[in-house]
Amino acid sequence: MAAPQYDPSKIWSTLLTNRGYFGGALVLNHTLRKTGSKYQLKIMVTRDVEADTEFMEAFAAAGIPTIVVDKIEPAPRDGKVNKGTWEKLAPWGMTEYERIVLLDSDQIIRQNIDDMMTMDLPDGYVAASHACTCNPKKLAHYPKDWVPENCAFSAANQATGEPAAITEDCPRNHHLLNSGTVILRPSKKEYDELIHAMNTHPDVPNMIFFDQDLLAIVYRGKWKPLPYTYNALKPMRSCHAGLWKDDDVKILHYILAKPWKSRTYGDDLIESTHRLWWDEYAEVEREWTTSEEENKRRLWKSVVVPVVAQE
Ligand SMILES: [Mn+2]
Repeated sequence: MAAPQYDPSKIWSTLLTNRGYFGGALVLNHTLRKTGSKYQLKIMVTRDVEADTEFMEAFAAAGIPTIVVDKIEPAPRDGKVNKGTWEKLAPWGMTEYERIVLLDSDQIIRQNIDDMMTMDLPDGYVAASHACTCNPKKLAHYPKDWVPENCAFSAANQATGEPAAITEDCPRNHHLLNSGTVILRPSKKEYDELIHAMNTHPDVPNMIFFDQDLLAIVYRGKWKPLPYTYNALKPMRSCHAGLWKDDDVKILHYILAKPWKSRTYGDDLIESTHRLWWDEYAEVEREWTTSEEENKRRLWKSVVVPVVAQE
């Protein structure tokens, strides 16, 4: 079979820093292919991953190209470094691409999303969905003003799913985005701005969502809100039940508990979404475990099975 022809100027990309999310990345790639995307997923990997020969063989067996990214982390403040997913900023520097859509490997694609590659984006802007700031689990480390009244999705058009416009007098939370899905145009200037802000902005030592918090600051007033359907956070199926429509969801995002951590899950509105992930996983599993290539069957056992719950 001939390799599919992809538009090389635009890519999907996700970051992997260790083997733990590899099952997620395989399922993400599978759902992109299944929904007929004409763009390729390339996985950003850290130097640690690059040094893991067997892991790199697994990417090759999956037919997923990798992009090795150097460590990105803020300059120490008072001798301390706020460690986190800062490598998610790397795509801004990849100016060989016209457009990159950042995805998370704990997402699955439910409908073709190729429109994200051609969607209008003003110069100097990124696009993303709002952060959901309801904090339904009442996690203590989340900011105090993360309550449903201030959540941008409470202000979205509940019938059409149109996101709330970001206005001058909107609650502070409406300026926050979720970086699970980000449309960006690589730019040396914007990359330098991001890195500069990471190294100097006074809020960086206290950021708990790293790249996501930094993007909200650097692109404040310069990001386009996407409907929730492009980054449907699983808890929203409950805390925004009036907005959420299963048939409209394009990208389902498994924030918090990951589906691959357990084959059993609750039957409530939120955890029952894990079934969709396991259905997709079953297809990937069948493909690898029945492959003609002995190497692929071996890599499934040594790289995938250990990081995906077996019961
Ligand atoms: Mn995620």
